[in-house]
Amino acid sequence: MQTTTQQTTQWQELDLQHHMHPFTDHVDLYQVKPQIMVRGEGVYIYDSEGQQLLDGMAGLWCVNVGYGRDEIVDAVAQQMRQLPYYNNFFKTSTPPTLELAHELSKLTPEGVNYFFFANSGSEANDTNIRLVQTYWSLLGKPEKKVLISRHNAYHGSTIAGASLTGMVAMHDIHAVPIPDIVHIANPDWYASGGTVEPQEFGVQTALALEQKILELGADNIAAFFAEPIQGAGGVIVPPASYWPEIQRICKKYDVLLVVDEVITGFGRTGQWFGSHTYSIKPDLMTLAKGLSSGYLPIAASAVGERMADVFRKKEGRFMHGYTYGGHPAAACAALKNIEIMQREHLVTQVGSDTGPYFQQQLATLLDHPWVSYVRGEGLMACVVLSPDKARRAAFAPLGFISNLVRNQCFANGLVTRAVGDGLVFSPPLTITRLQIDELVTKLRKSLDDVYRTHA
Ligand code: PXG
Repeated sequence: MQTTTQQTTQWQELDLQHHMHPFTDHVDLYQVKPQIMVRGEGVYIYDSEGQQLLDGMAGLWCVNVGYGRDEIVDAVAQQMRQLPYYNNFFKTSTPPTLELAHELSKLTPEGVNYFFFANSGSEANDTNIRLVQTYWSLLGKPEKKVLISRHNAYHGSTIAGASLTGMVAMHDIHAVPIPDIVHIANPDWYASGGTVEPQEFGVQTALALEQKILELGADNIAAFFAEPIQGAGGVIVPPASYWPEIQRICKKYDVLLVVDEVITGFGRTGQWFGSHTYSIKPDLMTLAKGLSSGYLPIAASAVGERMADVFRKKEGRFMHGYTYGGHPAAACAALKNIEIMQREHLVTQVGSDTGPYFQQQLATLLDHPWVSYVRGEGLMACVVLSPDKARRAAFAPLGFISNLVRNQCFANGLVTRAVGDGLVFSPPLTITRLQIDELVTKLRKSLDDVYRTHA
């Protein structure tokens, strides 16, 4: 696609006049001007000025099979010619939706075989709240309604999703958080100061769940919502001791475990799901992003047997649904996406080769005076910066330097995202060792560029 600087200026003008952006300070945006992305191929995207950028974020943690997959486009086009839309509301279904549910049942952890479709992770989490509360009502325990989530969790941006989300900046309006949602500590060992050994810290943090359950009464607690690894919160990798303890607690107090796999799903951690990585047995899972690699919007609530049994056997209509839930064209995109991941053995590649290599190469940055900590799993990672590594001090204001480095990365042809004092990465699963080297080289150069002017 040939574009000109004149076109870029026109698009930026249209943006200013007509387009409101998510999670954006618009005053700031129009000082720097939006960058207009026009094309993607493999792990690279191209802007309207012809700049090539290595997409270290796979869009927004989602383009797992990379850009430019014509076979997904063809599968979608074929379905759209045959039947562009039909719904699943009133005793109808479409073949792609059913085939997708079947394929997913083969990939999700044992006992998770029943799927309710939505169009985004936020919607799927709204659905999950309804599924959880309906489940307890059907069992005659409607008082089990409190949902426990964690600080810095991200579960979406709808009113309910933002309420589950543990980022206080998103609880800025009266409607959020909705009632009966509480937040507990997360297993961020680095932020805790690191005074306690990681495995002990993992157990201690998990016990915050037990304390909250005891405080509010197990009879009132419906579910615990958590990402296997917190993504948007800064790729918070839990110590190995954390998830076994969480599962013990959920079991003991009969609290449903909802595992939000929107980022960790579909190979990101080097296994199909984060639940496999941490041996989690979910009652319910949230799937989105990598489900279709972002080619079309689709999401799902993956329902475990325990809950599915109740919904299958108890009479009563499930009063919930989205016009486009299980959209046949989006289901085709997801099916083709999964087929590609399987054919190219992408999950194994991430688990045994590129994932460990990525973590290893990022860790070489620890010799940089600002790089204080590198954490991650598979192809998701966070590089944490500090002006005083021994004290793990934060920059003032928080995120000031990481945002400059982020901007410098873009200038040097690398997409990343600043989270607090960290830079997060989640490249397409197709990234090669050579492209990982390119990513790390560009990151080091960007760190050096900013260090020279701001140290
Ligand atoms: N759960 C998790 C774990 C997520 O990461 C959602 C739910 C919501 O999905 P939708 O499709 O409604 O956006 C997400 C989304 C970021 C960023 O800046 C992360 C997400 C979305 C937008 C930005 O890291 N994650």
